[in-house]
Amino acid sequence: MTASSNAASYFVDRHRQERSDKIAFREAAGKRRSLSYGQLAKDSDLIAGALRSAGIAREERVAMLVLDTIEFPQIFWGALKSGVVPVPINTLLATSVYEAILRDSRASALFVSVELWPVVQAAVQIVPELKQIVVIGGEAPEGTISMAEFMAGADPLQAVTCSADETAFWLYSSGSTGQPKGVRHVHGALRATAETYGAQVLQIRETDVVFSVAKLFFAYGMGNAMTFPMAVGATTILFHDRPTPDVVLDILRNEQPTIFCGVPTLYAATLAKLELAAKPDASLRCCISAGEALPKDVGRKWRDLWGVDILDGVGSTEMLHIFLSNAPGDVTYGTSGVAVPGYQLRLADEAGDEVEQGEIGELLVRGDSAAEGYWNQRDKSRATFEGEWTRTGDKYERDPQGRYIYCGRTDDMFKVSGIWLSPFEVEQALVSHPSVLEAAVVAVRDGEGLEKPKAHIVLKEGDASPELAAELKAFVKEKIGKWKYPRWVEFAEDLPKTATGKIQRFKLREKDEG
Ligand code: 3SK
Repeated sequence: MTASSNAASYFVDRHRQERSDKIAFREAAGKRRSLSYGQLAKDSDLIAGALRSAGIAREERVAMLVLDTIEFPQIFWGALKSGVVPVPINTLLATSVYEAILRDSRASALFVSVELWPVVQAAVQIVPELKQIVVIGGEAPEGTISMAEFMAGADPLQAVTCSADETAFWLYSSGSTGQPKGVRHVHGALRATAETYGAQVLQIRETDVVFSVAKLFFAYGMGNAMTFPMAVGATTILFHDRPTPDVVLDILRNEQPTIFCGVPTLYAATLAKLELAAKPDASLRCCISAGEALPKDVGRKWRDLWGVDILDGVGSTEMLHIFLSNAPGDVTYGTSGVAVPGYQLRLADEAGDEVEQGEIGELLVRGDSAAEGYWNQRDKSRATFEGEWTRTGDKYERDPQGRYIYCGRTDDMFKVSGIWLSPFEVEQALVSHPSVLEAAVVAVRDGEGLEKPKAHIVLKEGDASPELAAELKAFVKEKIGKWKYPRWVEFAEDLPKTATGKIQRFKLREKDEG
């Protein structure tokens, strides 16, 4: 057992001498502060010491409801140094979900950005385990202490010695079904994702400047904007608020990131914006996408406009980051690419047997970043983690070149007239219509009780009229086959999504079932 198996030794302390003055994090809004690698090493030592002085012991959890500001890496790495387990939480949830997560995790302390205090305030009052609430930025409300009070008099603490297999942090995954599960990750998993996807697909280097629209509390954002840049001493641009197409364009113009990490909805919305606004001069060398499959047309339009491909990939909170991806110089839009070096993939039928090329199967993945399991959910852990293999719940097929083509979630597929239909295929056809920004397709029963596709559509342009609905039905028939067209079309302002932009079809199904 060596000190270096503590992930904080690798990601933070390794840069202490060599890159002391190099900027690790730069805020693009708000107080616009910067944090150097040297300062982060010192601050995280102090936070580790402050946690120890506050009586928070190794293996206890601390919840982090923290916006993307420099305090996020300070607290996260400080906790890892002291052996305490940080639990970053989605900053967009409701009070009742915070209560459920705080109870489930039995966190002893909560770090909360002052802006988020009003939504978590009612929840903390009824959670017995919370010993301490530390409020970041602004005045500390009654019953809480400020970050300065928490740090006062703390002695620096060196990263504790631990094995790579020791639990490092948890992430709560709401998944596409809405039930939050605490996903437990070990120290070694952070390095595993940085050495596979980060080094070999993103090919991140010290001179890169990264901007990720996915926030740090989310596995996709944590890799993109914290561990991958920190593995090589690069710089991250932090933005604490909601990323809109205007924000993306401003950041590309003013901060000149070289790597942009987006999600399909925002790529599509930014392209729509650029039909009216001027394209800024940018320094992009690599763009990536995850969260849901990237529509072909969005990838092609983006590449034609910026001269940079979008590498579409697939990851999960359980695998910590992307394990299936297109690669630089080898992009086929409409596919998710191939296994990331370091990961193995299988497509299995319902009996668990490998399917043939061209047949649809469930995707399973094996790799060193897999989670230890879910917290206190034995049945769900057993159903997802099968020995070395992790079930993804995604259906895929392989094309003749061995590239993986997404077919939908295992629980979203349904049969129409006895033939399997992938709602994703219908959605892809719909978003290739010039008026459609986003589409979600679910099964709805017709008058005879038989399942048929229904489309929920967000428009880019045009009026939500019966004529447009009829045009869209005809368009799908023509494009992918007569029986696949949506029998009903409903126009909406937006679609329900998870924090990464995965469409929550279960919410649409619930709504449609009334
Ligand atoms: O949704 C994804 O594709 C993803 C990618 C990286 C990390 C986590 C997730 C859920």
